Amino acid sequence: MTKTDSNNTAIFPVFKPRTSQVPIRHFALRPGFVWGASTSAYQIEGGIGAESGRGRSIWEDYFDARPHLDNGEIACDHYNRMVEDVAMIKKMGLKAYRFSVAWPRIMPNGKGEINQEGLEFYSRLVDELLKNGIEPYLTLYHWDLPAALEKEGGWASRETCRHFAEYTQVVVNRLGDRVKHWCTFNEPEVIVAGYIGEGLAPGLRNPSLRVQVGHNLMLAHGMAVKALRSYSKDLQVGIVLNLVPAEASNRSKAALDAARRHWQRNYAWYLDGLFKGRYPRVVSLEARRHGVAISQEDMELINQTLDYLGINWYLRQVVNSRGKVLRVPAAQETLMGWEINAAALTRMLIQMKADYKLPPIYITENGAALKDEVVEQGGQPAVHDLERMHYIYDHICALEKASLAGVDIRGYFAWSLMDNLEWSLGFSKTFGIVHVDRKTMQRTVKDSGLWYGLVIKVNTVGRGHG
Ligand code: IFM
Repeated sequence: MTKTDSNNTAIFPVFKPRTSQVPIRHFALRPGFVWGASTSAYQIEGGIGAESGRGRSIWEDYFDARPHLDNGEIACDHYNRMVEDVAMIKKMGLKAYRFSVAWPRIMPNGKGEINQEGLEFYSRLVDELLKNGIEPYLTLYHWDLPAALEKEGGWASRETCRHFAEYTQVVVNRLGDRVKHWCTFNEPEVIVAGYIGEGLAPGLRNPSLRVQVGHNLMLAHGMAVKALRSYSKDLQVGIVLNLVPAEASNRSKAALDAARRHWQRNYAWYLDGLFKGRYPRVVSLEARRHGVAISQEDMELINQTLDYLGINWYLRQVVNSRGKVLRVPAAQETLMGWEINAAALTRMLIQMKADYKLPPIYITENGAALKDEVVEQGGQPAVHDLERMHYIYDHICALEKASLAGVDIRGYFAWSLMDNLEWSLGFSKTFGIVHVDRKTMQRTVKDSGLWYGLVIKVNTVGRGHG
């Protein structure tokens, strides 16, 4: 099944903003600040059947082995509803849309043969966005490795880096005339997690692969940056990291050291490689222990100039003196069990400004999985997700504070445009600012989406109230 029957037009319930609850105001952010929302291919597209010409990804293998889980066969049926979805994005008032290209849709085997229908799909998406005045932000890899390449070693093999560079070349040759903003990888740390623990494709559990896989991702990033630059020097090229700062549970030296080690091992790893051209000692030692060869040329490839850094922000972690991640008592949490703490975002950004010479920053994902209730309003569905509105508002305030402290932040993308497949956790973890009815695929813009549209309006005309 590739298409469900329903009215494809999104529902925009009547929304009466109560600014006493969540303000709609002008934020002191940079002129030209970009306001958008994000998605990723496997989480929304569907259209994975043979008729689309798309090859298998590691996620089909992952879900075939776990038939009790939700999977991406239909997802949000975006593959068949792309035009209506873009019309919805436009009507919501978003100015930018971040999406990913599915590598197996472009190259079914990950290399060689090209599926023109796949390229056409993204070309039409880009045209549709531009026609509607929405800036495309394209991610080349959001976790859907072609299954054929996993059989040859996946990200544990350097060969995959070369194939990724070829794939990048194919995509940029087709879309580089219209897409300005390019991102190589979404969240390398999470891609690595798929090789060392359960919960993500390819579903390996081999901790000794940790540094090899992460290093290969960095190399593939470097090769892709070269491919993009060789197409045009005018493209804006970056990478997206998920960053989870580790804060010490107390001010003791042991706790502070443990928190620093946790951050270096998991996150500063990528930041140091990209922006300092070396890995933290804790990572270099791990590489040596597992016989991972890292040359000076590798580090030069990784340490190329970037036009921006994308940061996906969801949570911080609190670490005790033994390096154990603690649950914060009485903390407000999302359905993911992630602590809600916008102030920690401001702290992290200010600290990063002190630690690195960074390019401009975009918050490329931020949002909350919360329990939504669909109610009837005037004969139509509506979702009054006040808590999500608060969440987004608080995080934009956190960015405003960091921006006023001198951090160069250029944009904010809500995660996610619409409720979608939260990977192995299925469809129950709803992050969207648009609700998707799982039976009919009907889209209904939640109050948070309607509110966000008003915030964008106020901030793009430059006059505020609230
Ligand atoms: O859904 C994911 C997305 O694919 C990557 N960033 C985090 C989101 C929420 O878990």
